[in-house]
Amino acid sequence: MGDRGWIDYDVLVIGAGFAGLHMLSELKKAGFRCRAYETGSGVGGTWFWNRYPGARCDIESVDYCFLHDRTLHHDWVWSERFATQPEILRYAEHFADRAGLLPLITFDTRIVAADFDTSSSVWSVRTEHGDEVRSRFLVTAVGCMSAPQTPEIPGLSRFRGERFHTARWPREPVDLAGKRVGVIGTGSSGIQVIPEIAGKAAEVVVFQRTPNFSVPAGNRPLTEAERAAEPAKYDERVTLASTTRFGHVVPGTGQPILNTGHDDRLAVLEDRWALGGTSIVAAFTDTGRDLRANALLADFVRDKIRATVTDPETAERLVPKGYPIGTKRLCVSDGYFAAFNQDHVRLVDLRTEPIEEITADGVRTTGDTFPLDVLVFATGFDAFTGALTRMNITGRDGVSLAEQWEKGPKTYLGLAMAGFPNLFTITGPGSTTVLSNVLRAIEHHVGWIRDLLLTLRSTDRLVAEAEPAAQEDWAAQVAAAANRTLYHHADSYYLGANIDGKARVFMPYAGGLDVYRRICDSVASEGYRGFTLSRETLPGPG
Ligand code: NA7
Repeated sequence: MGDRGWIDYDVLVIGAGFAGLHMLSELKKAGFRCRAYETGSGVGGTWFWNRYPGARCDIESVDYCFLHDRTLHHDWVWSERFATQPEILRYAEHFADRAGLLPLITFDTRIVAADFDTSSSVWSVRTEHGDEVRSRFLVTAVGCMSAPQTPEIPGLSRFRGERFHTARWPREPVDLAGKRVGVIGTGSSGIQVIPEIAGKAAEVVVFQRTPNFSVPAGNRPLTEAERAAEPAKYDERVTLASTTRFGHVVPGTGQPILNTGHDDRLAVLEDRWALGGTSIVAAFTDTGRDLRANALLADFVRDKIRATVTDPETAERLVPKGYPIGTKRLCVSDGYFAAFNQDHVRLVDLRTEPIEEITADGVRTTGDTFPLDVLVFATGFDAFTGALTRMNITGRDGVSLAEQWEKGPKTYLGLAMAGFPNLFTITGPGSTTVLSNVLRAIEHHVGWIRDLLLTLRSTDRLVAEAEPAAQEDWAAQVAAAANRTLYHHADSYYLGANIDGKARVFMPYAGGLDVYRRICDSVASEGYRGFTLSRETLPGPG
């Protein structure tokens, strides 16, 4: 690969979560000189950091695992329908160990800057420890929910109690017994952690800004029969990975809810509710694109909340209103709404009673003061772009990625950016990311990037750069795909709405993984249409 002694690596990977591990494994197999840098002290990414009690995947474990390796799939046996964080972390560790990746990873090392040198077409990458490494290619595998955000609430630093963000939960056990715990945030993390905290703490105060739709997980151990049947399902799962919208099958009735009579509709929805998991949103064909259809589903879930929560006022404050179901990530939890039936769990509606300040001893809202020993921030992430823009990436002509994305991210296929040659992103904005099974997306992106690198190597070329026109066209396709859905009806992290000052642009590609894969395949088969592939280094500016 233009083998020059002064380049440390052909490919440098940032991150050792599932994306980074799989990328590294494929690069190793293909004989590239490669290394990954990882901020954490172990592999696993999201599943390394999000250790809060109750952390679990909201995709079924038999779907939330790799498929590119039949033996791996056959050897690993999941214990529960929805795997816990520790089990998924063990799976990531098993994957890394089995592929012999640990010697290729530098842990406890954050990348703080990456500059593209136009004259040599090499990335110069700096670590937090001051080391500098040079690599021909750079692949970011930094995750799309990995830059935690803690809101700047006045007085935060004065709080004398313990304070945790769910995505930075300590490795050692946190003793909550007998304590007064406040939780800010009721997204997926908050909804999972709150019942767990309620099971231990003396008092729990939940500070809710936006009520969320949540459905029961229906979690349970997988039966012996289910475990034994899994290897035989491998080939079908591989097919579904490329032929379905999510990368795995979410069975539905195939019928529009608007054409389904009241009793039949209720029977289907009751059935899905009892089954658990998010398949309720796929039960009918029109709830994701028609507001009237969506309202029927949303009202069903609202009634379930009212039926679960015994105090009618609390129930009403927990009922999501004003946005369609499924336009913010649908939460999955056993026991979230029921937790509010316990006397020691209290709900504070920040819409009517905003936080004024955090004091040394707790939280003061416009209506009350809440003495607290522990404050938990389940306040989410600067999703999709935060981990990338915080890294000081500077491309061609000295332009930083953060500047380039000030008005919202633009990418080519979510995989590359014009002005940033030889830089590839896994689950970047503009790819399907979490709008599909993210492991299926990762497997796709990794395979696609690997194939491009192999093509460059076999044709003696050193540089690949997305063309601005191709990027513009893709940005238009990403926007058009979102406009065919109801997503723009909610203030969500998909749109950057959870971060003050962030450009309001729909970031993931909502057209489905199957469609996305076909587009990426056609780009590759047409000689990487929309990319400039160069044999030599790029001309310098001027
Ligand atoms: P989310 O889903 O972004 O949830 C964050 C929650 O924190 C949400 O309820 C927010 O309310 C709330 N929030 C954020 N900032 C504030 C402030 N300043 N004050 C009060 N409340 C606030 O993050 P999660 O970690 O739960 O889940 C992320 C993904 O991980 C999830 O989708 C799964 O894919 C796994 P808001 O709704 O913005 O009003």
